[in-house]
Amino acid sequence: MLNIIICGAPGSGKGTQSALIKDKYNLLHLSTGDLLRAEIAAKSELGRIAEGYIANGQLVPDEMIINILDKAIEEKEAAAQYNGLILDGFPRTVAQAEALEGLMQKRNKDLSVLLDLTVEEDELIDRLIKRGQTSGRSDDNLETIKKRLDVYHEKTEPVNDFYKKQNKYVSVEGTGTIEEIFGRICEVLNKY
Ligand code: B4P
Repeated sequence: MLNIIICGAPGSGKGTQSALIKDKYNLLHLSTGDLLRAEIAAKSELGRIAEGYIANGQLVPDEMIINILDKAIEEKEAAAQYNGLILDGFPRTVAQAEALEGLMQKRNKDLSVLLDLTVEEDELIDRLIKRGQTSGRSDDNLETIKKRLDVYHEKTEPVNDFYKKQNKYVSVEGTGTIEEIFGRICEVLNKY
């Protein structure tokens, strides 16, 4: 089984690369951002709560996102056969990383590797502003993007140290064409 985490700053291309990885390696792709946006679109109670955090550039509370992910793994794994999991945008805090250990253990799964897409801050801002012109996302505007980057440095970067200690951290240069970056990722994943 290949169970991977793809992480990086907002706009680093997690969603873009996950779409390619899941097809090539037949992985169940779970993006916590997509799961939250689906709750918002469905106008559920969870979605109503998440909407305020997202529009403000903040992370939704750990307990809420852990429950959403646990439920999604349960439902989607039962629906088809996969060679593993790709977690896109989760864990975003050390508390989420700790909770993930429990979620994996109860399913007898092991994490293979965390891929960290690294991109310069100016390029991240350019990409997200550009996406904002068509995405309609409440968080793709300059003010919110800056808050998201601050939250990333404060709360998400420490997650990298958590996996470095387990020798499961690999950084991947996230600039260049989408195909070039995908090639770098495959070079890493083909070793697992
Ligand atoms: P996410 O949906 O995870 O969004 P993201 O970080 O903005 O995007 P990503 O890195 O996937 O970028 P993409 O491929 O789209 O999170 C949104 C919000 O949800 C968070 O801020 C938070 O509030 C909440 N949330 C999610 N998970 C959570 C968690 N675990 N805990 C708490 N809260 C959580 O790429 C961006 C743009 O760049 C696209 O337009 C793409 O086309 C472009 N691009 C991609 N690769 C490129 C390349 N190589 N060159 C040029 N452009 C490129």
